[in-house]
Formats: sequence, C-alpha cells, structure tokens
Amino acid sequence: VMLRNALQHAIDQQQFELHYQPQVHDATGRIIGFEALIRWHHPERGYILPAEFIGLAEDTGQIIPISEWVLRTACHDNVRLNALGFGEYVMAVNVSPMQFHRANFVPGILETLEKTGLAAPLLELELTENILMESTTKAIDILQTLRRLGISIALDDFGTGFSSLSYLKYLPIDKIKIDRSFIREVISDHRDAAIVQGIISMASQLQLKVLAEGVETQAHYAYLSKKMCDLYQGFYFARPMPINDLITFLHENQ
Ligand code: G
Ligand code: G
Ligand code: MN
Ligand code: NA
Repeated sequence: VMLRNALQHAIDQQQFELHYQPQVHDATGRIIGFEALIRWHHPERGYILPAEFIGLAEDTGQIIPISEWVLRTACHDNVRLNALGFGEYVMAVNVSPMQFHRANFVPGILETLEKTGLAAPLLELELTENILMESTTKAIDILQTLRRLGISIALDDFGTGFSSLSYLKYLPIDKIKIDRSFIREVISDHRDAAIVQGIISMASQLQLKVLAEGVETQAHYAYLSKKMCDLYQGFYFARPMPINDLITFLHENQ
C-alpha cells in the first residue's frame, strides 16, 4: 500500500524521467536510435530503477498512466532532437502487457504520434515474448496494424521467456533483441556463443534484424561484429542518459 501511494504521488508530481540509450549500427558505426528507459527520480531516495516499481504498477493498473507519459515524452523528445538538427533517429519504447492488451492501445499510439508530430517510422515498440504468448491471433492483428502504419516492432529480452519458437513463424516483427544474459560471457562460454550464433543466423534467415544488448567491451563488439550481428546497445557505446546529456553526447559524437 505504501509503495502504491508513493507511486501515485510520483504520477501526480511527475517524478519520472526517461533516460535514453543509443543503439549503434554495425556497418557504419553510427547511432541509429535510442531505447527510452524509465527512472523514478525520488526526492529522497534518488533514482529508482524500473525493476523496483514496474511490476507493482502493472498489478495496480498504474502502469497505464505511466505508459502514456512514457510514450508521449519519448515521442516528444525524438521530435525535439530532430528540431535541433540531429537528423532522424528511431525511438524504441518498452510496452507493458497490460498496455498492449487494452482495447485502445493502437488508437492511443496514433493519437500520441499526431499530437507530438512524430512520424510513425521513427517509433519502435519493444515487446517481450511473454506479451505475445496469450491471444496470439489478436496479437498478430495488432502487430500487423502497427506495421502497416510504419511503426516497427522489436522482440525484447529474446531467449529468456517461456514461449516456443513457433510464434516467430507467425508474428510480424522487425527485430530481435538478444538478451544481455547471453552476451556477458559470450567470448568465454561456448554455450552462450552457440546460442548467440544460432539466434543471429536464425534472425538473418527470417530476414529479421538482430540487436545484441549488454555490449560492455570492445572485445564484445569485435566478437559480435565478426558473427554478423546488425545492431548493438550497451555500456561500451553509452549508458542510458537524460535528454540534456544525450544532446551533449550527440554533439560530441557526430
Ligand atoms: O533500465 P533498466 O535496465 O533498469 O530496465 C530494466 C527493464 O525495465 C527494461 O528491460 C524494461 O523491460 C523495463 N522498462 C524500462 N523502461 C520501461 C518503460 O518505460 N515501460 C515499461 N513497461 N518497462 C520499462
Ligand atoms: O528493455 P530491457 O530490459 O532490455 O532494458 C535494458 C536494460 O539493460 C536497461 O535497464 C539498461 O540500463 C541495461 N543495460 C544497458 N546496457 C547495459 C550493459 O552494457 N550492461 C548491463 N549490465 N546492463 C545494461
Ligand atoms: Mn527493452
Ligand atoms: Na532486454
């Protein structure tokens, strides 16, 4: 009850922030977009990570107003970057299960794009396998609608869920994000190496883009690049950062 009340206070007082982490393209080494990651900037406790409150927000339904704020803010900031002359980046936003299954999910996204002025191809939605497991035909419908509008879909935390691979056959998606638990020891653990190699070649043959998460070192990057991974995200390139730090970062890295 206390955390629930504190969370309501955070919603009312707008204590949330988005931190943006760059995603890098292999062939060019250029930043192609960002993932928006929520943080709760608590007046006494400092930054609280999503692992500590997203689950509860999902249980109480508070995830709905939080998700609306996230989407609006991420789209708005992406438009702002473009207005500052940085060119076009794709903004990736995490979608929660309750948000995805609400009747007005797609109309809500369209309304946000319209209100913020962000072009649909500059928005990507990150969904986990677990979101897509239930009600598969309905999920396919929603994904098809989104993609027809030009929005792209990434499968997040790939390899950590409980679903079968058969849904990869049916789901209209654009990208697979290899969970960082497989990347951490990919160079020294032959089992991680086999899994990562398998995911990359499967993605390639399914004509899906593949992104490695949790790329922390030059050695990770060199190894994955040799394995023909398309995209990277991780501390080696940049940590998630507030919009003003991101603007400075982009000025220094163009
Ligand atoms: O930033 P951090 O590594 O702590 O994020 C952990 C996880 O929290 C992410 O992998 C993501 O699944 C989830 N998360 C981060 N931001 C958001 C958000 O805005 N909405 C939802 N639903 N989940 C988020
Ligand atoms: O959406 P997802 O659950 O994948 O969120 C990614 C999370 O991973 C973010 O919370 C981010 O802070 C974290 N992260 C990003 N890059 C790295 C990295 O290189 N190493 C580790 N350990 N965590 C990372
Ligand atoms: Mn994610
Ligand atoms: Na992930």
